[in-house]
Amino acid sequence: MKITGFELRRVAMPLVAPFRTSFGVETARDVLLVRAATPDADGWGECVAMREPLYSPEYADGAADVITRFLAPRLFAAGSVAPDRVASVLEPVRGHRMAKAALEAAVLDAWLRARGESFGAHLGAVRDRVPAGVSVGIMDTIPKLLDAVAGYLDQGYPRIKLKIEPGWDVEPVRAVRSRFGDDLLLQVDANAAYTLADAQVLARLDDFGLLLIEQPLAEDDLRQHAALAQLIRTPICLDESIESAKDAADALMLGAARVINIKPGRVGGYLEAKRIHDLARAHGVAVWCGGMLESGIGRAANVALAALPGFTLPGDTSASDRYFAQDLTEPFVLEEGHVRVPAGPGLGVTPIPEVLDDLTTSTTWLPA
Ligand code: OSB
Ligand code: MG
Repeated sequence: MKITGFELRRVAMPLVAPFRTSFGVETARDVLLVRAATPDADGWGECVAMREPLYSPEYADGAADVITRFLAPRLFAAGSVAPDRVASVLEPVRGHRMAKAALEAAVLDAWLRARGESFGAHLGAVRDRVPAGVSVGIMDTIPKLLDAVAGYLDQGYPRIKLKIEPGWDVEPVRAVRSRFGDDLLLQVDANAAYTLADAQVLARLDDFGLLLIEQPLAEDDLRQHAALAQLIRTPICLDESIESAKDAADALMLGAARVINIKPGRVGGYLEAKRIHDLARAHGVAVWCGGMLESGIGRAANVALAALPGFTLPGDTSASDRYFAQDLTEPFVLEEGHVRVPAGPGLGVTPIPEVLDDLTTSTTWLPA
């Protein structure tokens, strides 16, 4: 498929409430959007790199730079590029998976729109809606946390994930479990905030029947996760540690993870994400679709991915209004605890032009 150029858009999206994790507080999403222009259709991709390199080494300005200087020129030089060749064309550039994933998504969206096929159909979706979990940030007090969780449960979210960090772990989990009961699907996410020396604290979470504990230790330490797995009963799920299907295979072989959070941006694209799904499924390992506070563009693709058969746990694929008063696309809404998989060509959603223009802070055109 011939690409005539990429448009990079920076979009400032205020969050409905600050989102605090063990690595920082987010009050607005600084989104980098990529539009792939082709003679037949435009395609959109959302880069999930955040404003600062705190979740991972990538950050939005860096992603825009590497796309402009190194990635887009390689795709232009390759001539006509089908979506399943994007990753191999970009492979010589080390790392920068979130930047690569955004380009691949944009090219894939354009290609699918031109063919009239949906993301879900292309990836192998087997459901037309997916259960939506919600990720609840660290709060100042336990009463505020209980109010927030109660609000999400009232809306119908079937699964709650609590962000934890040293000093905000056993007590908030105990409070949520005792207030909302044993049937609540509950899990926690530490974003790499602990060390193996904290194993005794983490073992205290065993009492609360958690579905999983996500990324307790450093991203580059599969062996210590394997060691921790011998010391706690809660299943360990990896997020930051898994940047490829190879990492996923290593983690499973080592016993470092019993569950995998799949984020397409983190692993370099939707096609690598599907490979991780296929690998985990072949091993009987559960996966779920993570989130990076995406706009409707990234969310559409994530929801399509989450409709694959191996995604057996609810994902961080909440409705638009959990994040934004105004989404870039028509909003994703919660229906009986689920969000609908878009069925139209490509992502099935597009940015609403007036909203996009309102929220855009800069636009750059990269001609082929
Ligand atoms: O670790 O899963 C994470 C958001 C930003 C960066 C990392 C993470 C998260 C979330 C929110 O937990 C998931 C979402 O609802 O998009
Ligand atoms: Mg996580």
